[in-house]
Amino acid sequence: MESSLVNYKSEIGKGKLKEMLYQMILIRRFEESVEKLFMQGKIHGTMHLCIGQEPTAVGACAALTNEDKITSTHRGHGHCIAKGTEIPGMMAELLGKVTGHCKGKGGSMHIADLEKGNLGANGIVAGGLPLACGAALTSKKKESGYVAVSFFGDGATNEGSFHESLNIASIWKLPVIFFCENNRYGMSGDIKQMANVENLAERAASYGIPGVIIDGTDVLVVYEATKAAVERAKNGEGPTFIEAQTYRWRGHSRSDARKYRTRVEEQEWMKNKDGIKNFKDRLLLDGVLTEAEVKEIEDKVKQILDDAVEFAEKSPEPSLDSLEEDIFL
Ligand SMILES: Cc1ncc(C[n+]2csc(CCOP(=O)(O)OP(=O)(O)O)c2C)c(N)n1
Ligand SMILES: [Mg+2]
Repeated sequence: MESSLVNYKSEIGKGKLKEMLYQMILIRRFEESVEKLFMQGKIHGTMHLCIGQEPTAVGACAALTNEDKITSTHRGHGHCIAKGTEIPGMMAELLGKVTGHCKGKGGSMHIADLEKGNLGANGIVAGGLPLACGAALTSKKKESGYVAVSFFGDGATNEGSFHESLNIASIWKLPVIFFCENNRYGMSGDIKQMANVENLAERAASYGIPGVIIDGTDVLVVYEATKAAVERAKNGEGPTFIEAQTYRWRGHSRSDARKYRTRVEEQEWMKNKDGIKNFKDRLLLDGVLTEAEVKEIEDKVKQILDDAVEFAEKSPEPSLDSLEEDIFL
């Protein structure tokens, strides 16, 4: 689906378009770096990569202000970066170092950045939706004027808290956006085996919430849909459900042999629906950016990541006597 933003150059402006491409490339290269560090045994636990899904995070967050809130998921690196979290602190957090965003004790699935309006990644599937409703209720009661966007996956739409959140957000007309990154699979289950509706957005109708289905690999389409939902929420018209159709290129987590889908299917998505390549080609074709400017972006991203890895590797681990600090006992 081509973006309906025909005059996107003048409507969005070169600076913001360049920033969108920069952020998507930063997310992909960040994840390639952490994947490598994981394979080298420098990152412990597991990790969920969002490579292939960069346009949802970037397009949605481009429609938000710093004051607007997001809640994220177990696959949250892209959301963090798109909402403005600094890379060195993220890298250090993944390596379990004291200079990390959660002092090295949270890791990939617990990064939060309240100054940037990121209320946190979440290891509990659908755990972010009630939090976003809470933030939206606060905004409404205090007349703060911000919206809350909850990112979640297709699998999360089968959780009770998803349904409870949509219901309460609808009856209270909360300024919240339910942003479903439908990448077609849960951990290993095909969505077709898990939900008996053609499109997940249909579920919103039963709560009186408008549902829109979009191409989640086109950053401009994502931006446009989120912007419309933000306007609706800020005008007091209540929540919107966005189903962004996308694909995770990697397995669910590091230990996934991907037996539930074919390599042919993966190749097709990677070849035809690479949101970064397609956006870059479009910007070049339409004369928004030059090849030299794209190279500048790639070079800048490389430098940021090289510096971040060095910073994280040189940082100390949390000391043993801080073991019981900053945690619930
Ligand atoms: C409440 C809960 N149930 C189960 C899990 C285990 N789990 C982690 S991720 C995941 C799949 C989630 O799928 P989806 O919501 O589509 O997100 P995706 O991984 O595709 O981004 C499951 C079942 C969990 N973390 N929390
Ligand atoms: Mg999924």
